Amino acid sequence: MTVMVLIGAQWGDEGKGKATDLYGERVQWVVRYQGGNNAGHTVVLPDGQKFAIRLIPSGILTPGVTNVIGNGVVVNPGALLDELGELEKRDVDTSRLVISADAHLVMPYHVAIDKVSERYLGKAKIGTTGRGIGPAYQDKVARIGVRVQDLLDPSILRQKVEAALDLKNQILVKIYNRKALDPAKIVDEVLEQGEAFKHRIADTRLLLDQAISRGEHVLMEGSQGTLLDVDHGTYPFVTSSNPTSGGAAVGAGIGAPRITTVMGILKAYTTRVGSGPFPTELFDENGEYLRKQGGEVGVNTGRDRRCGWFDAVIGRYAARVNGITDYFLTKLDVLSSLERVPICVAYDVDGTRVDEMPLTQTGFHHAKPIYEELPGWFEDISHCRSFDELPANAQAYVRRVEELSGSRVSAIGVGPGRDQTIVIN
Ligand code: 2SA
Ligand code: GDP
Ligand code: MG
Repeated sequence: MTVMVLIGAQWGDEGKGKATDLYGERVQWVVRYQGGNNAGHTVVLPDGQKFAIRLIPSGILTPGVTNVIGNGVVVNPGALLDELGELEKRDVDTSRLVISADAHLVMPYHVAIDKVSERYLGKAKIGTTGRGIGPAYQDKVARIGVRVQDLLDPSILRQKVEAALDLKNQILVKIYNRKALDPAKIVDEVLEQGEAFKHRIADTRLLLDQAISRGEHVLMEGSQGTLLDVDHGTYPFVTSSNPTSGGAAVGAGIGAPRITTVMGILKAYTTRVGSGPFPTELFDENGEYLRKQGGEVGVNTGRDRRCGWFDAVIGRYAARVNGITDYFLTKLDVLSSLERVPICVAYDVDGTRVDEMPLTQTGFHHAKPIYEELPGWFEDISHCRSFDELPANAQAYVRRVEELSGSRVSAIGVGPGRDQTIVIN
């Protein structure tokens, strides 16, 4: 039995979809434990078909896997049906998807408030995906959220939506100068959507407990990344959930000691989408090179991703807060044809060398990267399938990343395809 948590070690988009697809071949269960349809996970199947998965676990593309949307996820019912429809149109079997009765729903007012509050924040905006994720989690914590199970009890659903909108309509009208939303209309719409998926609602904690007890293999698929975690990330420029490995136990309802492996997905350089500090960000032709070579565009919103060199301070931090047992170093191929490849080993914060994440938000904003430069390589490595086939300079780069980032690299991505992977035993 293995329970692997797969997490993003940086600011998301490290290649978690590809990794889930790869490891998904060895498991019976794939679980999403946080986030919602703000995620965008790309999977390229061996026949070349490309999928952009948002809310549904990436394991849906692996025949025989049961996919779980856990209690820690926020579910937009319309987005769920759209995604199921898109998959079914492409002949993907969606019958093996179950949804926790305790997951919260993203309601139309969450989406409205997310968009309007970002506009209101102006320059101070978070750069959210506008999918209503933050407002849905706010309601969860404020204990005025609506849960998936409420779809099975229309009178409770009605009461909850009316209570929530009592306050929210005042905010929308008086503060944001928007139209009030009609609770009855929202309830009817959500109930109709719920009809299409209520057969999937289940006690997913129990299902997972039974599966683990039978010795089955489970993969927990994190979304976003460590530095977008509401507790461990670059607050306030974070998402509103816990992508880190601890969030997997809470967001799926399994005991933390049952987790056997924490696989950190680490991109060979760094990207970020949305606002917030990013010490190694590049504003020159190197940043443009990484964006172009890496195809760094938001899967969900189409926004250009900000790009920068690899940051080992972040790697070490991710190893610590997640308990990473192995790293999957992705997109090494993107670095081919650079004369020299810098790695950030520490920061200069207002004249002082800092080797670990600065204590304060201001410290991180002031952090200037201290680089070590490694010689690059010019060979196309996308066909390499063993570590020995990599050019010596690429091998040295991987070994240095490993030394500086606090955990072993057990897989390397050399292209978007499932087979474009080097496994190191
Ligand atoms: P939100 O919408 O409340 O979660 O936004 C808060 C911050 O979290 C960031 N965030 C992401 N960062 C990287 N990738 C994400 N998924 C999509 C992708 C993003 C896209 O795979 O490309 O399409 O733009 C994701 N989801 C949330 C977000 O940018 C904010 O900084
Ligand atoms: P996720 O959110 O972590 O699942 O990552 P995204 O799908 O948002 O972004 C990762 C992008 O990199 C996708 O376009 C993947 O197809 C692609 N990708 C993943 N691994 C590799 C790799 O090793 N090399 C290259 N060139 N592309 C990769
Ligand atoms: Mg993504």
